[in-house]
Amino acid sequence: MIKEGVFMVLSYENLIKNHPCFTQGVKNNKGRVHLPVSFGCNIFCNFCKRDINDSENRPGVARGIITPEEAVEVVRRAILLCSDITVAGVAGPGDSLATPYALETFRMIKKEFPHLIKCMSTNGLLLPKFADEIIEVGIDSLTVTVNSIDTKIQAQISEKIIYQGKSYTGEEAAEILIHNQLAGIKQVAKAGITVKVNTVLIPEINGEHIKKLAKTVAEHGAKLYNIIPLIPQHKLSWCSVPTCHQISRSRAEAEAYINVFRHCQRCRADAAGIPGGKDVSKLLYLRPVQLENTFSHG
Ligand code: CLF
Ligand code: SF4
Repeated sequence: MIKEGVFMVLSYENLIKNHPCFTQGVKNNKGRVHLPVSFGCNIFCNFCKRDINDSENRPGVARGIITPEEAVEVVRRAILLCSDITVAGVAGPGDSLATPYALETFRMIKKEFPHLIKCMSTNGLLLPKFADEIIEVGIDSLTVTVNSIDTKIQAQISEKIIYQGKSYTGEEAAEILIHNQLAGIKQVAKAGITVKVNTVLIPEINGEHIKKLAKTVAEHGAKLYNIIPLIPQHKLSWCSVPTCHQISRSRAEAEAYINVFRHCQRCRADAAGIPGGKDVSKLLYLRPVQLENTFSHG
C-alpha cells in the first residue's frame, strides 16, 4: 500500500511483492531495467573494475553511458520487451550520487512512468547531502553498499575517497565514509524509504565482520541485507572467492538481526529483464539505430 504524507513511497510490504530484489525466501518473477547514467565515482574500491563492454556479466559494466533523456526511451522499450518489469533502477557503473544524472533520470521516470518502482543504489558517501532530494524525488527503494563499519577493515577495502573537493586515504577516508553511510541510512529510512544494504563478502578482509555490520545497519533503519560474494579482481585479485559455506554462514549470522535477500545475480549496470531469468538487455541496446548513435561511450 502507498503511505501518505509529504511524499508518496511504496511500503516495504509492497516492495516484497513487486520488486525482484526485495523478496525473502522464494524468488519472484518481477523484472528491472538498469539505466547506466552514472559513470563517475567518488571512492576507490580495491575490487572495482568499471568497464564498457558487451561481454562481462558483473556489476560495474555497461555497453555505454546514456543520458537521462535516453534513459526514458530505454525504459519505454524495455517495458515493451518485458512486460514484467516493475522497477527502474540506477546501479552504476559508478556512483549514483557522484554526478547529478541519476536523480535527474528519476525525476523524468516519475513523470513518464508513475507506476514503476524507482530504485537507486549508492556507496553512501554523499547520502546525507542528498537525502532530502532523494526523499523529494520519491525513490522507493535505496541500496547502500556498506562493506565495513570498522575503519581498519574499511581502509583495506577502499584506498581513497574524494570528499568536498579533497582527497582522503586510509582510516581517515574510512571514517568519513562509514559516518556518512550510517547517518544517511538513518535519515532516509526515517522518512519511510526502504533501505537495503549490500555487502561485498571478502573472506580475507571482512569475513568475520558480517554479524556486527548487519546488526549496526539494522539499528540504523535498514530493512534488508544482501551479501554479494567477491569477484576477485583489480587490487583484490589476491583474495579468494567465498565458498558456499562461507556465504551461508554469513547469511545466517546476518539473519539474526535483519531480513536477508538470497537471490542476487550480481547484475550489470545495464541489465534488463528478470534477474536470473528473461534477459532483454541485448535486444534493448543493440537494435535501435537512434540509441547507438546517441551513446557516448566513455
Ligand atoms: Fe537494480 Fe539493485 Fe535496485 Fe535490484 S539489482 S539497483 S536493488 S533493481 Fe538486485 Fe541485481 Fe543483486 Fe542488485 S539482483 S545486483 S541486488
Ligand atoms: Fe566501484 Fe561502486 Fe566502489 Fe565506486 S563505489 S569504486 S563504482 S564499487
